[in-house]
Amino acid sequence: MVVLSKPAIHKSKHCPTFFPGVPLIDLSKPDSKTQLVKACEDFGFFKVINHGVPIEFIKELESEAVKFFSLPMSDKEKAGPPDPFGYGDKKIGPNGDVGWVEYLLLTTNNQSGYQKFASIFGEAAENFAVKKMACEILEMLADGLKIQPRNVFSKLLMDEQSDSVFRLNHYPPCPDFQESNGRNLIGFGEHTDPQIISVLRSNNTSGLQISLKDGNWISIPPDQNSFFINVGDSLQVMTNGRFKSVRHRVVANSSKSRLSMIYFGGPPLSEKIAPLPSLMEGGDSLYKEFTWFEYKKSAYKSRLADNRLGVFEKI
Ligand code: GA4
Repeated sequence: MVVLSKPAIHKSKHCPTFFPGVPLIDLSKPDSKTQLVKACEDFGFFKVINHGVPIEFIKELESEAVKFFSLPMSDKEKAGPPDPFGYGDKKIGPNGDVGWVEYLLLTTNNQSGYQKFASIFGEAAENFAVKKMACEILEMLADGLKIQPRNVFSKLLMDEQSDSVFRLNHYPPCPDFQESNGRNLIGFGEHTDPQIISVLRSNNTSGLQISLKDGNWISIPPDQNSFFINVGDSLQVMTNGRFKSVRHRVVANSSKSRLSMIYFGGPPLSEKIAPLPSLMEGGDSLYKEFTWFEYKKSAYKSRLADNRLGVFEKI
């Protein structure tokens, strides 16, 4: 990797130890819909097991990703820059954010122009099999919230025009950086995800941290066999704030490489993002009405850490 600028160092008083309280939801259990709703209300994130995604498929994808990131920089750069899709190194988004990370961003929508790497990952992005699982979770959430039709959220991901994204992140070890005095090297700066739902799978290296409701940062233990799911800004709006989109970040490791794959399930660009009437319970919408296109346009003008929903909140 070419060093473009000094990596950001985040000072935190406490170097967080692994958080033992990540809600763990077994999707094969009959009460999982209630647990999913509770996890989204209480935390905005959870882990799922018995998810139905074959581990062999994930392993295969992982080894393709390892191969890709091991290519000479000149080859990887042929798949860049990420404007907005393609290979990126350290620079995140268009507004000056940087992190100790290299990545490949792909649209899952085949109609989009960027498909240089379709042969390897394009199909994977579509078939990550995770889309199906994400839709099942969204349908269970609709059931748990007692709203009809049960595909009220999932239909947005299933739509042919769904603006979903698949991301591979590689956080190389940073040997010169000694974690001490609670200092963290930022791999991916703090942010909330704009879409409806995010589904992440990482290798066995830690790094993901979440900001709890009280503002404390906690570390998520890595787990190769489960998926880590978090609520995105759009789902927060559709539930009128009942589900919270969580702030999260990734810190780099001094000795181990971290590899993560994330599916960001988003709506079609023309979709109006607004609280579902059945979830307003006679109250008012907390948000001004906007389309996903308008939200994205404003998001791409923001810095990673900005509160992107702020401009759409009613005062
Ligand atoms: C955060 C979530 C996803 O990784 C992403 C990111 C996107 C990018 O890397 O291009 C953004 C960021 C993310 C939010 C604000 C904008 C857009 C970088 C940035 C500064 C792919 C997404 O959809 O939004």
